[in-house]
Amino acid sequence: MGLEEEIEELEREIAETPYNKSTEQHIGRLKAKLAEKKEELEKRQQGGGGGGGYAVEQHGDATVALVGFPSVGKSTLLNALTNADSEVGAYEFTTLDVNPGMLQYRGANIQVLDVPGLIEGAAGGRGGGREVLSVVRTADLVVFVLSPFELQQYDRLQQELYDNKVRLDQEPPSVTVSEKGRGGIRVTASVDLDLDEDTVGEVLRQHGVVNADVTIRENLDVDRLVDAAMDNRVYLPSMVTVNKMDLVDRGYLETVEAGLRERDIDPDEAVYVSAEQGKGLDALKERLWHELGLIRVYMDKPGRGVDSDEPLVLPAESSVGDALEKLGGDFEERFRFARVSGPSAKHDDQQVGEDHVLEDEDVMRLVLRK
Ligand SMILES: Nc1nc2c(ncn2[C@@H]2O[C@H](COP(=O)(O)OP(=O)(O)OP(=O)(O)O)[C@@H](O)[C@H]2O)c(=O)[nH]1
Ligand SMILES: [Mg+2]
Repeated sequence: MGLEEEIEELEREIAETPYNKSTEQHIGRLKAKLAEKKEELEKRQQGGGGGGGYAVEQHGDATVALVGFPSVGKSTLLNALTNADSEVGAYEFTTLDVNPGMLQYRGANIQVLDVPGLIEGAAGGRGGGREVLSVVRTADLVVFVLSPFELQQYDRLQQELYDNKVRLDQEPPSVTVSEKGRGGIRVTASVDLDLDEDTVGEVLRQHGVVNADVTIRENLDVDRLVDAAMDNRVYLPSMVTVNKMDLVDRGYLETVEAGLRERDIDPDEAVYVSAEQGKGLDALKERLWHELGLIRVYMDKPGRGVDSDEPLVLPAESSVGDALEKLGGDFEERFRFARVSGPSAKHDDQQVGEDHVLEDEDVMRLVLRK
């Protein structure tokens, strides 16, 4: 039996087996096996195919991927948001490559990627979608661009991303596996588990783990358990923007909102824009900023004062140490302490060390060794 048939066989068996306590272990084993087989198939395909030419370089402070079907207006939106000049066409598949643009907002450089039409089966390697999806995996935020007339595309986009090991709007599973030389698999759970400990063992063994201490801190299901055992899942936040709102009249707006609700998207959480008419873009930029959770730190430079034009932009919860790393050079080596004023400081010019956690709009002065 070929790998493809094995995968189909496993998928069929999973679909046909009713899930209950007595079948849980069996299903766990099947799902874990399926994940491994898919991995194997992917490796084999990559080996033969020359590999992805979609290595978009990481630039800027954060990266946003615009994901949507052909002709929903991704390129138009990219051009409206950024300094990119992406080709726009009134026909499908204008964008054959991933187009990057840079959005400057609040002193941050946000790289926006226009990801060409994800088509059905992309995650299965058809239509060159695999490389495109691999670009999405490197982003910090996924923005679904939807047409108000084709909201159902969202379902397929989500499925494609899931199949490509992208997990949206969820934290990584709270599971740690420390492998050991012997002793089998020992499970410690800090919460009540619906899953059987034997299922945990079964899934891990399918992934080649034989001896390990496993600590579980959430009541997870089989799928998340498999995710926890695989180290190639990426966990990203996502949001929805609905484009071409210039074509939507008041009456139809209710249909759009109902369509969003049907897909568990809160209509108040979606951002409505017209890329072509440049409407709603400020709200969209604001949301991108918010979703990315970036913070600005204004550096107080000796002899030059506070640089309020070009803040140091960092992920939320960044420490002084993270700031030093981003600044590069020899700042880390020469660091003695910092003086911080603003939201994170107890008082102005508070003296802090590398572990101090910064907040948006802090002002920081570094005191360095000569
Ligand atoms: N009415 C209206 N038309 C729009 C809007 N945004 C884009 N369009 C039109 O929709 C068509 C497709 O736009 P593109 O930006 O090329 O779409 P795309 O998503 O990049 O498509 P692909 O590159 O094929 O994946 C073009 O004719 C645009 O002019 C909008 O806000 N309103
Ligand atoms: Mg395009």
